[in-house]
Amino acid sequence: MDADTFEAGQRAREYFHRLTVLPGAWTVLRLDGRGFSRFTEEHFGKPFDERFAGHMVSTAETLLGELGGRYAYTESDEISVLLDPGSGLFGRGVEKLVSVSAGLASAAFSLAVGKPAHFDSRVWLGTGVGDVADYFSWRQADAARCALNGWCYWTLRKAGKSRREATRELDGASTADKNELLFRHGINFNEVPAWQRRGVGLWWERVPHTGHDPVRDMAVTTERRRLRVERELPMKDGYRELIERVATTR
Ligand SMILES: Nc1nc2c(ncn2[C@@H]2O[C@H](COP(=O)(O)OP(=O)(O)O)[C@@H](O)[C@H]2O)c(=O)[nH]1
Ligand SMILES: [Mg+2]
Repeated sequence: MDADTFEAGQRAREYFHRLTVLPGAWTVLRLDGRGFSRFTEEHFGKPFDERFAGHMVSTAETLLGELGGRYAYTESDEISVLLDPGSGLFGRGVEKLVSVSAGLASAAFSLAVGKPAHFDSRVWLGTGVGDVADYFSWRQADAARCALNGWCYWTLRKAGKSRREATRELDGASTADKNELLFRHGINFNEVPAWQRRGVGLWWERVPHTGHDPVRDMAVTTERRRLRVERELPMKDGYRELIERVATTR
């Protein structure tokens, strides 16, 4: 076998490398912290910790910038990044998209925290803006569910219950039961910070900027791109409208 044939044979064994995301599809990369239940228990306050959430937001900022995304959303230990349908990033290669995004998130988050941590990454595909709104509504509903569970679990733990007892007490409890449980412990779930219940959204905004043109010696107004980090996201239809607007605005 000559060297070229051998080379081609080895390349062919990079079996999944030619797998690409469909051109024209809306793409979301979703990253999730690996083993973060334990990691957060070791290093952060429970159920929520503003420092931890700050590191997730700064990691989301890095991803949005490096991947040229339209919108990023973070809740709990996950981050979703929306790429526009025309994105040609990494030739749309699935292996590259998931591995580079996971690498970026892991590096950015670890540097921010000062401890090694890592993320997995997966690809979601949609065919229209309605799908994109469905996707982000789905993740926002997950944020609300996880926040309610987390608050209940850690309220019971802090009241002296063991892991098993807390888990058993919540098993089969309805949303109303959980709200009531918190209420009995003096917590009104509707009053816990919005970022915990609804997640945090990040997108680019155009803002007018007045500068001075030294050649013509006059004031000029231009537009600048600024990152918006929204910790008070709307819910339901309001959130869908926001997603549809951000997804389709360049
Ligand atoms: N301390 C702390 N923990 C958080 C925060 N947000 C998410 N978590 C935890 O991160 C974990 C995420 O869940 P999941 O991805 O299913 O668990 P994993 O498989 O262990 O990564 C849960 O245990 C959450 O309680 C936060 O703001 N502060
Ligand atoms: Mg996780």
